Amino acid sequence: MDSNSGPPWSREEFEQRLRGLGARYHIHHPYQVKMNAGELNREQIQGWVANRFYYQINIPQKDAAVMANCPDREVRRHWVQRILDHDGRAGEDGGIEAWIRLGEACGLERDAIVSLQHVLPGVRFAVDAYVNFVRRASWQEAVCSSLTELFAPTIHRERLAQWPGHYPWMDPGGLEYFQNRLGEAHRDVEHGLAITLEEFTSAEQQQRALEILRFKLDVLWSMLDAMTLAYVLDMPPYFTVEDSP
Ligand code: AHQ
Repeated sequence: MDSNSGPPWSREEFEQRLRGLGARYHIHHPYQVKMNAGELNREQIQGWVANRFYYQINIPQKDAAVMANCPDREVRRHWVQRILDHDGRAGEDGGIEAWIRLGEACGLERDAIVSLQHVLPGVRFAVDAYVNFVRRASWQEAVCSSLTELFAPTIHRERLAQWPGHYPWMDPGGLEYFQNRLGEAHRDVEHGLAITLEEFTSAEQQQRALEILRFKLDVLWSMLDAMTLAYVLDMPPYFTVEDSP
């Protein structure tokens, strides 16, 4: 546990402590490790895409909640780009549409994705916990919670590099989302990290920032836990009870 009861860390030390939490990033979750090793089957990939869709469609509302709590125009005019990246600018489909195309590239019907029929309770609870945290948090704490994307470029690069070879049945056009995200995540993290280093200055605030990032890492990890139960261990919700009405 990072203890910091003394004077605040320097910006450099604070950034290193934040980056040190990357050891907990969901790239290390067995589900993600199997995925990038080519060890998941079509249904397990489809389950992941259909469940992560719930996370993706909540990101713009999460980012709108950050902005709703933020009085700083300069921060908002940058932050708004995140909403447009996902919802799409005029004449562009945007990330949510690209995610649906990822699902179709994996053999899912559009309606099976957008209906949210496959979203597991555990995934829904984790995503809702993230959005509700952001709605109630200060805009600074909400910004800090987005910093799991410090670790995201690697996971996107791995998918782009590994999936075509591991999953030849997948239409490679579906990977467009990850290609777009590489540049977007880099820009977003630069902005989010600068704000966090600037706003969390006391030892207590720096401790709080690490706690917030651990919470968000838990959100991502828990989503994959729910998917592991359902799609790897074949223990979906209520698998032990008769189909209740
Ligand atoms: O596609 C992802 C995305 O748009 C975002 C927004 C950001 C946030 O504001 O919390 N986090 C995030 C992430 C995306 N993709 C995840 C993945 O593994 O594909 C990683 C996730 C993140 O690292 O928080």
